[in-house]
Amino acid sequence: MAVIRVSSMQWAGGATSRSRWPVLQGPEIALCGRSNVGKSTLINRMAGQHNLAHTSKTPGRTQQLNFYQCWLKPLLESIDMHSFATMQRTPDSPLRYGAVLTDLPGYGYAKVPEALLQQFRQFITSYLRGRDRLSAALLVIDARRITEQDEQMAAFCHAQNIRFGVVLTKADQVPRSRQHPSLQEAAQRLKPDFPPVLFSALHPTEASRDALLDLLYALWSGNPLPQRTAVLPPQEENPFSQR
Ligand SMILES: Nc1nc2c(ncn2[C@@H]2O[C@H](COP(=O)(O)OP(=O)(O)OP(=O)(O)O)[C@@H](O)[C@H]2O)c(=O)[nH]1
Ligand SMILES: [Mg+2]
Repeated sequence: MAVIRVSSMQWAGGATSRSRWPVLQGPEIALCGRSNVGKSTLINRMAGQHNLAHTSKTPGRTQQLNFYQCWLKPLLESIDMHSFATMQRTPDSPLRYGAVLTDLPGYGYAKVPEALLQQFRQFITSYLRGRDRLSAALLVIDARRITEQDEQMAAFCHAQNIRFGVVLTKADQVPRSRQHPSLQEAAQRLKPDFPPVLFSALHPTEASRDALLDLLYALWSGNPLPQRTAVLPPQEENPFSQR
């Protein structure tokens, strides 16, 4: 079981310039990655909705910063939710904790025009440098290939003192024998603050979903990763929809 679950998620605005960044509840995680790695699909999977974020086979689909207000429910009484903003829904219902995910445009892809990429990189770096509620970044990387651009993004986070985690997506495209080596390679090349997590948004397993939620909790809260034995479980039917 993960330490939190996302009880609801809403789109809370899109922006290309700083003046339009919304004021939201709770600490923020920026989803950074090359185009087409599955950032927007990951958002939809977390939300349990198909079309909350726009996804596409065509790289360069997300062209602005998209902010998502999440409301979290702690699943363990012992975990520290101190860093999260709280809101009481009704006198009878439990407290929900606010947190934000920001879906960024992709920072690289061969088929996206260079001028557009330059513009995206400018949005991304000014946001990462200037957003005061930013708690951490989540680097979203295609599990089949870690690129030089991913290393540059990791180096940028290290240089700016931005804590970050790594999720390797499209796990369904990676043979089982390559899964552990991919995780090791990501840890060695990118040196994230927490061990990388392998995830498939198309066929998420219960354990990979829990590992991702625990990583998000650690990135949002600034607390250590909850204790868990790392396993690569067999694939199951959509565990997100079971809750
Ligand atoms: N096989 C597989 N395909 C995936 C997975 N996640 C996303 N995709 C596919 O990858 C493509 C790109 O997904 P998006 O979520 O739009 O990618 P993005 O990173 O948001 O891309 P940009 O908005 O262009 O930066 C879509 O065709 C998705 O269906 C996954 O876990 N496995
Ligand atoms: Mg996208």
